[in-house]
Amino acid sequence: MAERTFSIIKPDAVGKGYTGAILAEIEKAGFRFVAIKKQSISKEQAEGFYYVHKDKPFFNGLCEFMSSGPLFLMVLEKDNAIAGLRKLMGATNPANAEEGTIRRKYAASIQENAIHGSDGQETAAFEIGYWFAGYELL
Ligand code: 3AN
Repeated sequence: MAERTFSIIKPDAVGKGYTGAILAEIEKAGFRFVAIKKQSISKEQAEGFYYVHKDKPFFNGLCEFMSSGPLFLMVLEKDNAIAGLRKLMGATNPANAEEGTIRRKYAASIQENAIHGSDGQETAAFEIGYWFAGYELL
């Protein structure tokens, strides 16, 4: 059944000029772009988005990084989109990411790891609602 997931092309990948290549990989993998927008986010917005990680040692650095430059926010759709995007992304740490994955190809480190993808249905619903209004989802 068609499922929606939320994704971000992170500031490191946007800054290095990898946006087009990453979008092409996503489209080639069969995802439909339900919504996409380029935006610079504030540190406070990043903190709200990553609130589940608020007690982690990397929280502050992560929120500073995510607000350091423009990024692309996206809603993607296909059958099993959540698991499918996670597989396409590869492991959080690009050093452990499988050959051919987006993080293996485009990520520099565990923090600056090029792309975000929701890790479950509840998370996807929260994340889509955090960044997009219903009328933006087409
Ligand atoms: P994923 O993005 O693979 O779901 P999470 O949800 O564990 O990974 O972490 C969210 C984000 O926090 C990651 N994408 C990464 O940017 C950052 N992060 C996770 N673990 C670390 C770490 N040990 N050091 C620095 N940043 C981290």
